[in-house]
Amino acid sequence: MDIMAAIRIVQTTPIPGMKAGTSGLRKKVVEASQANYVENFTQCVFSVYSEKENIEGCTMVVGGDGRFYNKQAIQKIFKVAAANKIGRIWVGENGILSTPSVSIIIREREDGISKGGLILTASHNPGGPNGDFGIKFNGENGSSAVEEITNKIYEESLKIETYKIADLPEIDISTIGSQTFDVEGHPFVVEVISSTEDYIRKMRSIFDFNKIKILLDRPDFSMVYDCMHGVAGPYVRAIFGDILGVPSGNLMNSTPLEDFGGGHPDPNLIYAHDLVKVMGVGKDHGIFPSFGAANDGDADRNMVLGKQFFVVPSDSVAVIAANYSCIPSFPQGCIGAARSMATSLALNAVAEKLGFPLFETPTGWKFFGNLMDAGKINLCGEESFGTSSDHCREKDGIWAVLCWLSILAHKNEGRAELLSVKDVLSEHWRTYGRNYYIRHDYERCDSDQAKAFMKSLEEKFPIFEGKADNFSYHDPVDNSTSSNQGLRFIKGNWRVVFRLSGTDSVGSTVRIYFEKHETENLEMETEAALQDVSLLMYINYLEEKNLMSLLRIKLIRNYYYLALFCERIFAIVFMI
Ligand code: VG1
Ligand code: CO
Repeated sequence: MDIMAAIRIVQTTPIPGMKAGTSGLRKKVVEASQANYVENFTQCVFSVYSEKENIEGCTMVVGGDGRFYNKQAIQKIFKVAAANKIGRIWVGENGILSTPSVSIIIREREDGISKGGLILTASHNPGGPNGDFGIKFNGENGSSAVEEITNKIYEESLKIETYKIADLPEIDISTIGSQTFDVEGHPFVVEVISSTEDYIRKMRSIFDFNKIKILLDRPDFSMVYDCMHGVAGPYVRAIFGDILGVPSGNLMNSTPLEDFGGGHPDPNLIYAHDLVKVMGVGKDHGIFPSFGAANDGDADRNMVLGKQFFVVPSDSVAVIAANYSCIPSFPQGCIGAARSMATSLALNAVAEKLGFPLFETPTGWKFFGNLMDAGKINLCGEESFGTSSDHCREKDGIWAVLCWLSILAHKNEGRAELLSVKDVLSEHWRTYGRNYYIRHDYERCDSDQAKAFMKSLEEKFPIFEGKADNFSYHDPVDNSTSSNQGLRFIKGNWRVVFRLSGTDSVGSTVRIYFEKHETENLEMETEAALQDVSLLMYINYLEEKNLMSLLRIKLIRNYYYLALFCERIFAIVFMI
């Protein structure tokens, strides 16, 4: 007989700050683990969603990147879901589901019967008891909820007085199978599903694994994958280990850990140091693998490396666009693409030459969903190591790596000498020009100071001798407008963008993106190529007092090449 559970109405009070950022709600574990936090938020999600859809008896997906506090949060979500008459929850084994796999499950499992899902991740932010926790709601199309919904959830969170909870026991989610409960006459099913099955099926339908295997089996080709102790591990072991035959020793850090092994699960040159070392980036000689890849905590980001070579993410999406027809499920190539405003214009060059439409959106994947649903694009990317197609409504780290391998496999078919990742980029730059690109992050700044800095920059627009504006996006599908999305300074062949991060759990991060398009000097060092652009901006526009104190004390890191470069800039600024 099914276990019976009663519903209780629990008195609560609003908890401030439940406003979704660029991608969901992210908070320190200490804050998110306070009494009523997860229950309040989950109740607000269901209350808002049920105004739009009848969710009684429906199926929802729950899973996350395996970080600390996910297990406790999942049990709380079950209780609130059952009391709100959700009929069934699909939860990944041990709560493990990557962000793109949740999107695929929502869209496709049992013909897309699910009404949405909750993803428990703070993505690339560190985990553990002192790290971050995150929770994000995705709707029926598998995409992160748009601002209209997240704003309503926030409003609801400011006035919530009660939530509903079912008195369920602790539910075992370590074994695949279903458990049914009788919640005051309503059946409530928790079905533990394979974390990887739906995702692997989807990847098989998109890529030609046999062709990739021919590349991987070449004696002159080898690859290394760094899962950074995030959720990618089980997917990577199944696809790259079991199916494609990559030796297990080459699949690094592939066990998901609650604190990501103490690391920062962000696949970039700073944090994916194990992989960067193995690949010989920055080294003059030695023997290194031909291909390296890494994903972030929730496996939606990707970093691609060649032997001693780093692929800038903005270039990566441009290369994929230019070679899209190498991938079996896109025989028509790119029908339309989108990039976030801060992402370099490398993708524009491809769109112009190949003649497909290009959309420029604010930062954050949720802005791509409408364009994909309307069939306007089948590829999109962000400079922050995010790339994906319309196969789901999230960025997809493993998909991007498989794209790269498909392109290399195609280009190397029948070739005696291996065409390397670097060769692919050099060829691309010769055809489309090169967008030198770098991003500086100033983390943990005081929020008021950071806002004042942005305001002071905006006041400089009239004296800037190029074109400057505050980016505003009009969504051509739902006609909504999102304004104040970043400051752009464009002059000739260069562009500098400033924006405040929307993924901080405390304080503010100022991001500065520098870019310069070159058609002739294609093989320069990035810092050297961008030096004049960066210096110009720093010297002419950033000398405000509040900014300087912000920059001097807080620097920090740029996730590409930076420390050295910044020191040089600071030396100059101090001299002035
Ligand atoms: C950052 C990136 C943005 C990305 C977002 C979520 O946002 O810049 O491009 O979509 O993280 O990625 P922000 O607002 O901090 O710049 V993930 O992998 O953290 O979900
Ligand atoms: Co992520």
